[in-house]
Amino acid sequence: MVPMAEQPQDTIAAIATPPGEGGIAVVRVSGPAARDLITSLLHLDPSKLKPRSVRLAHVHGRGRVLDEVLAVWMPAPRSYTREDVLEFQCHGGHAAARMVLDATLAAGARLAEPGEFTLRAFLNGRLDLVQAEAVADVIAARTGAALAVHEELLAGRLSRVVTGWQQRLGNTLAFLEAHLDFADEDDVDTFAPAAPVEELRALLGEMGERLDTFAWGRTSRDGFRVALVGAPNTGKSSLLNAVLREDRAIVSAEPGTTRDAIDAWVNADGVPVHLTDTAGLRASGNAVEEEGVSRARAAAGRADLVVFVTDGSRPLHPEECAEARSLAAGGRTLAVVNKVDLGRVPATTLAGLFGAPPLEVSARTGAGLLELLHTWRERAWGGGGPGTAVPLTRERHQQAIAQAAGAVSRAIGILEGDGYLEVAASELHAARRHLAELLGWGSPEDVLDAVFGAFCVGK
Ligand SMILES: Nc1nc2c(ncn2[C@@H]2O[C@H](COP(=O)(O)OP(=O)(O)OP(=O)(O)O)[C@@H](O)[C@H]2O)c(=O)[nH]1
Ligand SMILES: [Mg+2]
Repeated sequence: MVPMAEQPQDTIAAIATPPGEGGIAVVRVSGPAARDLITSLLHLDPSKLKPRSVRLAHVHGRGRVLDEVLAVWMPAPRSYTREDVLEFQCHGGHAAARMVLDATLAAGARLAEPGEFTLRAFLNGRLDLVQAEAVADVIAARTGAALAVHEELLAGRLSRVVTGWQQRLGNTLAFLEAHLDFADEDDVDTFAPAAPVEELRALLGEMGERLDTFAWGRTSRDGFRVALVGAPNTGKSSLLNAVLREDRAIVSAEPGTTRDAIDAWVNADGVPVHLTDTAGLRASGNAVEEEGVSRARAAAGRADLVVFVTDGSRPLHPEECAEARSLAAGGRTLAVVNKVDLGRVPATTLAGLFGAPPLEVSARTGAGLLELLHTWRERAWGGGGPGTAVPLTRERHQQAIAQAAGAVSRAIGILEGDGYLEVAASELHAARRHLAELLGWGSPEDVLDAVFGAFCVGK
């Protein structure tokens, strides 16, 4: 990837839209040679092209017109990368954008690496690392609510919180260090640690609250994992199809229909839910089905929420009671009684085990399904969601703030325990460093590679 030390000076180009047939495709060029392309490819005078306006133009190459395009000229620094940027809105499909891209490459640009436009925006100070990550997450968002969360991060709401912490840590450090200077002149008695300790406690409290948001914030990216498990024939696959409103999994009256785990994404009141339908739990003696059951157990192990599905038209089997008992003991299980359209036998055992009556649904009539989705939302996001405190969405954020909080907490311990001020100060320096790395300032190259390497080409 591009070295951190010097600013990139070459010009990069890529198709920024996904492959396939579509109305338009966008070719994006960034770097010092972008201006020359206005002359060489569009046969226009750059000085006559109004910045950041759309201009109908023809891309020339191979002695002919390659495509009719809308060109947008965005001279530095008012562009995505803060470099000179030229974008072509070409015709979509398999050939037009490729021809235009090839023309830019022939004119001296090179193919961009994944995430390289955003990397340049970062290196040129337009975005910090949290915002750059948010660009990838905005693109990958699966629901409007998840999108709203990532847009807030992109707008810098989390970055501002972190910068505020850094400033306050800096003020406390200045206070301590001024006192250290005093101490050299053996005036040690004047030190009153109450004020900095109070401030550090306040900071620690805020960091702790923000760390709590990771529990729901991470699901805005990775999804909230829900596994449908239960005895054969209880209607797990029917439920998957019903909430998807799509005939996705095979449904049959024959027990043991589902073997492989089937994954799908569902929008549960804004929460992106990664739903897994699994093989019915039973000892069948059939090798393929047994493998399915062990996959079902693995999916249940990974899930944030296990939905234990039963058939409400018949009493529970003894094995189902045993299963329910062990799931109830493990927590993170929701009991759901399906087929309530067929009448129901009282679910007293389930109610007793889970401490609340199970949710009653019918995959056939759709009864109770909205409530089911709503329950998933509550379990995933509770009081969180867009518009509340902007959450931590990535492990990287969580790690950095946890380390900063650890250092602040140690500094408090030292100040309260009459320890060395120098040691407390060095802990606060460490805390500031962790926060700086969160924003990407001074981040090692492998961190940047991991973040930007996960982008698609053209972003
Ligand atoms: N009346 C009624 N029948 C249902 C309902 N849900 C599922 N069924 C029927 O129950 C049978 C089993 O449904 P599936 O969805 O295949 O059950 P499953 O739990 O996935 O079964 P396995 O894959 O074998 O574990 C099918 O005949 C469905 O049509 C429901 O809500 N009401
Ligand atoms: Mg099934």
